[in-house]
Amino acid sequence: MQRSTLRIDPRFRTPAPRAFDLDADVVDRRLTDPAAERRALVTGLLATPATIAPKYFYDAIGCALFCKICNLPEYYPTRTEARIFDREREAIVAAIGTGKQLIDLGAGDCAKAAMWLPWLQPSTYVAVDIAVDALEQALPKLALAYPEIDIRGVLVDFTRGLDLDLDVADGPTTFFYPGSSIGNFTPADALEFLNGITRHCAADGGLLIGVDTKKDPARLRAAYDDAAGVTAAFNRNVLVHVNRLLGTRFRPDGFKHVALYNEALSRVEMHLEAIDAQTVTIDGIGRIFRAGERIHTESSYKYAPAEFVAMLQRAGFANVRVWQDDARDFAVCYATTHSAG
Ligand code: AVI
Repeated sequence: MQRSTLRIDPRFRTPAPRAFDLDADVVDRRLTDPAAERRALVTGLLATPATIAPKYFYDAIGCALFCKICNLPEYYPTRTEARIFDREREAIVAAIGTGKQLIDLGAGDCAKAAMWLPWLQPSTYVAVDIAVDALEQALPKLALAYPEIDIRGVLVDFTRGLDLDLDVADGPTTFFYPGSSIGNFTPADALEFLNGITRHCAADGGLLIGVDTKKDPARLRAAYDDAAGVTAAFNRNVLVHVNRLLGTRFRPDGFKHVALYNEALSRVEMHLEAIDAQTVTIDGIGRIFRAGERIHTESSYKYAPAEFVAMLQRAGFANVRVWQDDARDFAVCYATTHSAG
């Protein structure tokens, strides 16, 4: 078996090259400026209200907890999207066409895209993610199963901007962004991100994207505050991760998981609320978290399908098709940059 190595984009300062036991190429384009990352994290924690960017959820334990969340009875998005994909598979394939390159944004373990490979028969499959571990596991298996597809991985923090100039070849391209991850951007950032995708879409390309819809606030709250406490553990784990990164001594069990639906902003918010006062030394500064004070850890925006279609159009997509489940809990859109659809 051929062994490939991590290729480093020379434009960026990156960690030392690391060998991968892969049959697929992985290139590291993470803009690693640890000092700037640290500063941003510290600034968020010292601000009032304090914030932690949701990307810090996803250390190894956070990724495992997120997989559990996706299978919880209360967390409907993952299975509802999967049902729409199953039910509408042929119509979606007919809309997209076959033989294009497929760019999987936030690929993780590549499981969602793997379902599409036999149908879309892409010439190239590019799995894009910030985390190396899941790609490292998934890509060799895919490369074995689909030797006819050129399979590659790109490590990039695309929440900072979508620059895939070196990874997207000329020619028809399908972007795949499932799971309503678009909801974790503010609407303004989501628009900019979608704009970035249209810039990469050549003629005859498009975006297949899943988005969670507005619904009964009680159901939304339950989806982010499950009875088994998995989402609470996921939320608190961010403090364990921060402790590791900054050398802080947050006591995660001194914080309560709070999930609420902010109707005015159409978003579920997750917070960590200090149960008792807790002083944490952050970068030499003693930050007091008063009892009841919250750290905002995530927003998950919900869209009416028509609102989301309008956003896709503002981003430069001309033709949008929408598929939903019977209860209209979730929407899958395929948007193209050309009007013929
Ligand atoms: C990754 N993202 C789409 C999830 C969401 O629903 O916003 C993250 C999540 N947070 C709590 N549960 C799931």
